[in-house]
Amino acid sequence: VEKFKGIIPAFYACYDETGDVSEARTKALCSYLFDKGVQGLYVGGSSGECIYQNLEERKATLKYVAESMKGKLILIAHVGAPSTRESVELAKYAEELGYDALSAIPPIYFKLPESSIYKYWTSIMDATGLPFIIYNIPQTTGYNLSLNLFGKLIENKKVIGVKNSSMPALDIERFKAAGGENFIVFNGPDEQYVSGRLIGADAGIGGTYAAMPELYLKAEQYVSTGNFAKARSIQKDINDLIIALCSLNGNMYSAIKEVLKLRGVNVGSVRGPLEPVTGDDLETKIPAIRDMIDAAIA
Ligand code: NAY
Repeated sequence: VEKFKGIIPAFYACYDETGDVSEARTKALCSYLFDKGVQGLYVGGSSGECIYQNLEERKATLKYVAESMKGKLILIAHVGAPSTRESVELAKYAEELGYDALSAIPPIYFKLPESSIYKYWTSIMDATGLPFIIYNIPQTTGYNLSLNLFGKLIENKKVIGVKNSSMPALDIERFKAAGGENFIVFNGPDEQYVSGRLIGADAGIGGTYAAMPELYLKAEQYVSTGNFAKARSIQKDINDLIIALCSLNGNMYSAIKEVLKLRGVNVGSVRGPLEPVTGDDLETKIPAIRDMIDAAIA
């Protein structure tokens, strides 16, 4: 369980100029994040644009990341997909590749009863010998994990943690209290990394970590050494940056990818239905955000 603690960026979809998954760019992002000192990678989640990729593309990404980082970083494969069959196929493939753990969102599109959600997650867990991390992200899935279903899930010893992206910090506290000392709660909302850690999160997985890993690593260092004034000050810098990234035309991930190009790693852009940043936002606001990151790191 200890090995999963730390700053774990949610990995981005890495595309070439035509929008195909790029092996070279996937591996370049791996090296970039490894060099920054992060503890692991969460591959193929929301930030990986998983819902907009087909099975072959998702498998290719899982494979390139494993080839590049197996044994160097903790690797978590997000295998949530529209159908149980696809999720199970991805789970088995991730196990073959040597991933350290699996994770999945609940079923999407139809509003299913908790009995079906339980069955979906359990089918994934039964498919491999890997540990499992529940992914609770009600703002995108429409389902908010109840303490009742949570209690049933953690009876399964494969469930080692939850990545909680709901906004109430209280949820993190409740999952930690119910899960116990050896159960890992990952903070989901990057805007509340410091508060999440203080109220019970053991570690963090986030969609903006890879854009500015230095800041989250510093925030973690301040939290773990009890320097709360400094931790809070970094959280403010992070939140100014997240708000700036979300205020441009195009999608937040396209803004992050443009910032990454200026930071020295090119992972292409986003694919439809996500839209790229364009015009003045691209020409002047992206460089300004890069400068904000540099200033916050300094
Ligand atoms: C993943 O699976 O890729 C993530 O961990 C992403 C979680 C993100 N939530 C959403 C809705 O995208 O990290 C957050 C988010 O990017 C961050 O809090 C900024 O709003």
